[in-house]
Amino acid sequence: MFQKILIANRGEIALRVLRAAKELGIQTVAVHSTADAEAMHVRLADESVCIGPPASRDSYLNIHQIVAACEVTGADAIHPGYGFLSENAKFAEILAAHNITFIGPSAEHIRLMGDKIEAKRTAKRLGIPVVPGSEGAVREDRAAKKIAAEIGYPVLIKASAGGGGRGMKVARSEADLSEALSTARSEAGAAFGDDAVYIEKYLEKPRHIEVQVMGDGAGKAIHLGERDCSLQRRHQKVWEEAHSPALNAEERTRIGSIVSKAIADLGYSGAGTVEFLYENGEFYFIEMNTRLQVEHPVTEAITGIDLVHEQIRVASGGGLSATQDEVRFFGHAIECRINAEDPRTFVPSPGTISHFHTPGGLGVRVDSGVYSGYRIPPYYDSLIGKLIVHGRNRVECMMRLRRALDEFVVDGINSTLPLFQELVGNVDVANGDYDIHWLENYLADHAADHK
Ligand code: MV4
Repeated sequence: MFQKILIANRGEIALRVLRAAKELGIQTVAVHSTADAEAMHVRLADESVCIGPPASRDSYLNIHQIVAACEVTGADAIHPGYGFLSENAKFAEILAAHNITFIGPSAEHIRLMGDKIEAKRTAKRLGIPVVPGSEGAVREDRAAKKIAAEIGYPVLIKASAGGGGRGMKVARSEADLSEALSTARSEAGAAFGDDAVYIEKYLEKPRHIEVQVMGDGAGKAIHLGERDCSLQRRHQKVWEEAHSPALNAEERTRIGSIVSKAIADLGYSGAGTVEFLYENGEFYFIEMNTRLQVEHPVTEAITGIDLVHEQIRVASGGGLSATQDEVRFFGHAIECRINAEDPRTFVPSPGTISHFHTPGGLGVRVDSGVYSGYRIPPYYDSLIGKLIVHGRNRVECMMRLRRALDEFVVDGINSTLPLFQELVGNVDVANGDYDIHWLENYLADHAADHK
């Protein structure tokens, strides 16, 4: 097992990783920018190193500073959290060259899944159902028209280097196709330095359902069920739940088995998330994320498995702590992302939190690095905390969520708490009856109520 882990992240996820390391008896090193000297995880870490000025590129993305902090403190492993360097294959390679363990998958698997065309090709080869579309990159208009005619309109042009919704263009008919293709290609080239694009059937009203997996890097893998992340705005998830209200046990077992077998065959190591669109009872692979995700606590709530413990165990060569048969699902969990933003316009609201009071009680978890008197710096994402609620079933979970939201106090800044007060009382949300467009439609329809 590791003696000392350096946490190459900030905010609630840095604290989350710190807690797991402490529980395993591992020493912790926090690295932070000058803007984060007062952060909770910096105070709680055994050691801390300031790695640069506020801008992420000069601090949390500064590989040389982070490696230097690791060498100075003698840490033997780095946990990257999510975002920042968590899916940077080059970073994983540099750490390997310095004999520092990257707590995550191999550089090769990170790179493979970062290329969306290669990821999809690999998924298909491993028996995962994919969205109908081109086999690989599409270059010529003529080839694009042929594929689109085969799969039928509307189609979606995606950038191979994209992901997370960046660089997509819909073509509703052949008349739109040529322009969609050239726009997508030039935008991808400008944004990512890679203009490869591919074509898929455009699914009009899917849900976003993702499967959590853990591999041991030696041919064993388990799945930990799915999360439904359909409630999102501009590709930012707002509310996530496990299980998906749309799936039955048979569908869950079927997709989970397919995915865990594929991940085992790949020899994948560590935590991963396989993302699907789900429509009319069918799953369609879109991407794989090779990191721990923001919404991992809902999976922890329904399985009782600490995913960060598991990541650390696997990275240190200790293998998985559970077999698939030992994974048991219990109840239902919902996560609300509390952002320092206007609950209607989502305009960021940095500043000092005058009062922060978190709910508690049975089935309530709050992951947050903020406290009363904490000043939210303006340089980073606006997530200030996550409220995760668990119940024996979805109805109990929703009742508990309503109660927990009532107890939650965030004063001095705007937060998205009022949006969740609305959502928990909404009939479609109560029925689990939503797709990936539901929240944006809801916000558009209710904009006038808040003028
Ligand atoms: C799609 C799609 C419809 N059809 N692919 C957006 C993020 C990226 N991960 C994939 N995305 C989509 N791919 C096909 N063939 C619709 C989306 C999409 C979306 C997906 C998941 C969650 C929210 C979304 C919001 C808009 C579009």
